[in-house]
Amino acid sequence: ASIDGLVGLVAADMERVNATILSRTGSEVTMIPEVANHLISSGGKRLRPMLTLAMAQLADYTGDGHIKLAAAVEFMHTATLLHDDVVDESELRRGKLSARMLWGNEASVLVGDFLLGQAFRMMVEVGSLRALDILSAAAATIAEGEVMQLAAAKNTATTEDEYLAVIRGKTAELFAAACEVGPVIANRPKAEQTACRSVGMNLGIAFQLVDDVLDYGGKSAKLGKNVGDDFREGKITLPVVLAFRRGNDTERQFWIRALERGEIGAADLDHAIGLMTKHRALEDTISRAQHYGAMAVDALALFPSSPMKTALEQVVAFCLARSH
Ligand code: 2DE
Ligand code: MG
Ligand code: MG
Ligand code: MG
Repeated sequence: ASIDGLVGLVAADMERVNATILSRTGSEVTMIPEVANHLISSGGKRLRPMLTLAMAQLADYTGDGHIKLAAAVEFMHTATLLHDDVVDESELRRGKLSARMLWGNEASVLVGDFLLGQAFRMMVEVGSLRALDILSAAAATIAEGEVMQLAAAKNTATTEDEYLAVIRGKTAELFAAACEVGPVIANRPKAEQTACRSVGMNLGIAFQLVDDVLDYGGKSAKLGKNVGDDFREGKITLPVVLAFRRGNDTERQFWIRALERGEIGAADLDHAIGLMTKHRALEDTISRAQHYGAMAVDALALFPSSPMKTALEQVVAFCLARSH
């Protein structure tokens, strides 16, 4: 499975999106393009803006609005990453030192704010109030998800449902919005808008479930971020929820010491991974991800067969295959 099919189908549009991104990161305040381009040109997959372009194509959209909306989606995503690495105190992003390690937390937050502002200007230029509503609601929902996560942090009593609410907000909502605006600007029937939103929402949930597996089961070199960040921060992700629920008293005491009290020794990450293996917590998280991936594919069923539909199905498979 790969994203190559999608990359090929949106290549011409994506060139225009990249040119837009480059011009809209410009500022006379030189630190802004420096910080923004450090992240934007660091080899991200551009998955979210590609989804906007893909859904616009699937909806037979003939205008220009999808280019600025795709650029706006990538700016929103970049803003969330700049802020996320501050909130998570992460040192690595896409295999490089994070912006906060190079320019500091203040610059990271503020350049994120600049990009968010630029994103909204582009949405206004497109002139679809409905698209503006969808993407601005997504910005608020993403922040809500992060605040929910903050409230659940270090709490080993967090349930699977609470965890799902967090990842719907912090990750899946942007995927959903990125997909929904395509048929919206093409004035397609509501059923198609809902279907595209559902593709994005379910793919986004699957994507974050896989991300949370990789934080324990991945390799730093391949991930471009440090394995074990979530554990060290006391973040309660689904692999933890499952291992905790399935654990005995001694094991639960271990999770409480490490995640709630933050008392983490050198061997503890390996011990945590051992407990997850014992209780099949990573496998079962991947099973959940596959379920959401299947729902994303099902939501595509509304559309007739096309190269784009096939390419999107491959994107779902690609996101799931990242986990092993
Ligand atoms: C990824 O989670 C979630 C990212 C959302 C971050 C949003 C913030 C609010 P992860 P990784 C901080 C800012 C909102 C805006 C600008 C609208 O697991 O593993 O931490 O890649 O991601 O660090
Ligand atoms: Mg993070
Ligand atoms: Mg985070
Ligand atoms: Mg993560």
